[in-house]
Amino acid sequence: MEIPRDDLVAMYATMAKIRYFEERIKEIYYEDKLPAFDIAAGPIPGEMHLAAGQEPVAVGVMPHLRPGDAITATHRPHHVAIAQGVDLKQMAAEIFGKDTGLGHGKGGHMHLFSVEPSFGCSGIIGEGMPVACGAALAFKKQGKDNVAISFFGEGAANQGAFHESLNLAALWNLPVVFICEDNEFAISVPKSASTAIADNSDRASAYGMPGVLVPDNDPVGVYEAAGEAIRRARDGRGPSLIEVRTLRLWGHFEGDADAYRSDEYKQAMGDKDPMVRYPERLISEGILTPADADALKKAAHEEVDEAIEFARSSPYPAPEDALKHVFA
Ligand SMILES: Cc1ncc(C[n+]2csc(CCOP(=O)(O)OP(=O)(O)O)c2C)c(N)n1
Repeated sequence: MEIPRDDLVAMYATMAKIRYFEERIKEIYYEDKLPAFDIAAGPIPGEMHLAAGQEPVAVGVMPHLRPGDAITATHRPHHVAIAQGVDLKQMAAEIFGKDTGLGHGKGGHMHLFSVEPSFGCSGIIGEGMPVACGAALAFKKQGKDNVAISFFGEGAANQGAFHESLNLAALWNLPVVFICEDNEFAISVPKSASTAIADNSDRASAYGMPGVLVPDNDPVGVYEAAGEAIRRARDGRGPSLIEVRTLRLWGHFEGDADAYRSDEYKQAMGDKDPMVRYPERLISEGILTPADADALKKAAHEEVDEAIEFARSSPYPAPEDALKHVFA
C-alpha cells in the first residue's frame, strides 16, 4: 500500500508529542511523592499508567479517522487520546485534577472523556468494547458511515466483555474495529500464563470476522491493517479484530518495581524503541531529513509544554462544586 507522505510524517509528529507528554507526566508525577511514595501527594495524585512504547498502535489508526468516529480506550489512554486529537490542554488539566480539565478534574487520568472528537476511556478492564459496540449500533441505526474503534490490552482479551462484544458485533454486522494492544503483560502476568493461544487475532475467526496480526510495533503495519478494517466497517462489511505486538517500555504503573521483567528483556525492548526506529526509517527512506525530524519534535514539545503549563496554573474545582458534573 502506498502511504501518503503527509500521513507518514504526521504519524511521527504525533508519536513525538505522545512520548514527550508521557515523559513530562512521569517526571511531574513524582514531585512531592517521594521518598515514601505517597500516592495521594504531589501535583498528580492517584495511579498513573503510561504508554511509552505503544505510540505506533495509536498513530497508525489516526489518519483513517473522520469527524464523528468514536474511540474507546483503557486505563492507559494518553497515546490514543492524543492521536485522536483530544484537546491537549484540557486533557493535561484533567490529569492534574483541575477544574479546566475534560471532566472538571473529577475523572483523572483513567477517565478522560471528550465529545468532539468522541473519546472515552475507563479504569475498568474490558469496559470500552461493549461501549464501542453501542456507538457502532447507533451509527448503523442513524445510517451514518462512522466507525467505532475500541483499544484494549491483551489481558482484557480474556474478559467476558471481549467475547460478548465480538459476538454481538459480528451478529449485528456493526461498524466497529477492535484493536488489541499486546504488550505481553497484564500488570505482572505474562500472556503465556493467561492465554491458551499465541495470537488473539486467531480468535476472530470463531466470531466470523477477519483477524489480523501486526507482528512488530510499526506505525506503517498498523496503518495498513487499520485502513483495511476501517474501510470494511464504513462500507457496511462489519467488524474486524487487529492485534498489534507492542511494547510497554516502563512499568505497569508509576511506582511499579517491574521486577517481573528481566534486565535482558528490558534491554531488548529498549533496542526496539519505536521513537528511535521509526524516524531512522523515515530519514533513511528520504521522507524526512534529520533537521525536519528535529523541527517536528521541537514543535511537539512546545505544544506539550504549553498544555502542562495550562494544567499547572489552572484552579482546582471548588469544594462547593463537588457534586456538580457527577452522577449523584
Ligand atoms: C474489571 C477489572 N479487573 C481488574 C482490574 C485491575 N487491573 C488494572 S490494569 C490490569 C491489567 C490489564 O492488562 P492489559 O489489559 O493487558 O492492559 P495493559 O495494562 O497491559 O495496558 C488489571 C487486571 C481492573 N482495573 N478492572
